[in-house]
Amino acid sequence: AKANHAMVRGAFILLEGCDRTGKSTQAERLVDALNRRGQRALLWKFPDRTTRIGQMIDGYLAKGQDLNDQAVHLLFSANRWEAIGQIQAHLREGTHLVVDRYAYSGVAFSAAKGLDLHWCKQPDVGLLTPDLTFFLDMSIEESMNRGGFGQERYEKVALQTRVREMFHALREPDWKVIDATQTKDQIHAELLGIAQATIGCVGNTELKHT
Ligand code: T5A
Ligand code: NA
Repeated sequence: AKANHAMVRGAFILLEGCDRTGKSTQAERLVDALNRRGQRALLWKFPDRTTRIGQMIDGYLAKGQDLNDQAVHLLFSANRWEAIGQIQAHLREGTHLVVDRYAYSGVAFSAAKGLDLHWCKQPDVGLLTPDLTFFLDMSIEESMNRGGFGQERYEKVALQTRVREMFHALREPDWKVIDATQTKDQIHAELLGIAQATIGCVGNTELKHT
C-alpha cells in the first residue's frame, strides 16, 4: 500500500568537486540552514566509511592498503547501492538529502586513474539521480593550499588535475558550477538560495533514476 499519496517528497541535493574544495563544509552548513528554517534535511556522505564496505575503502584511501583499481571502483559503487534504500525512504518521507559526493566522483576518479570511462559508469546505472548538483570548482593550485591537502591517496596534483578535467567532461547542462574560491559565507548564501528554489519545484514529482 502506498502511504505517500499526496505527500511532497524531499529533494536530492548533491555537492561534487575535487578534493578540498569545501564540499563537506558547505554540505553541513546547508543542512543546518534548512533545519533552522523548519525543513527536514539530512546529510549523507560518500564514501560512507562507517559500513563494512566503507571500512575497506577507508583502508585503501587512508591506511595504505592496496587493492586492484577495478575492485576499488566497484566498492565505491557498492557503498552507494547499500545506502540507496534508506536514501529513497527519507526522500519519500519528505526529508531533503544533502549528499557530499556521489557517482560523478566515482567515475571521475577512476577514469582519471586510467580505467575505461564507459566501464566506470556501468555499476552506478539505476541509482537515484540528484534533483540538483552543485559543482564546487577551483584550480588545483588553490585547493593544495587548503588545510589537509596531501594526506590521502588521491591528493596528488597530477591526479587531481585529471579528475578536474574529467568532472568538466562529465558536467551536465543543469549543474550549478560554483566558484569555490569565494568565502565560506558567500558560497553558503549562493547554495542556500538555489537549494530553496529547487525544493520549491520538486513537489510530488517522481524520483528519477539514471
Ligand atoms: N572517491 C570518492 C572516489 O574515488 N570514488 C567515489 O565514488 C567517491 C565517493 C575521499 C576520496 O575518495 C574519492 C574522492 C576522494 O579523493 P572524501 O571522504 O569525500 O573522499 O574526502 P574528504 O577528505 O572528506 O574531503 P575533501 O578532501 O574532498 O574536502 P572537502 O569536503 O571538499 O573540503 P572541506 O569542506 O573539508 O574543506 C577543506 C579545507 O578547506 C577549508 C576548510 O576549513 C578545510 O580546512 N575551506 C575553506 N577555506 C577557505 N575558503 C573557503 N571557502 C573554504 N571552504 C573550506
Ligand atoms: Na569532504
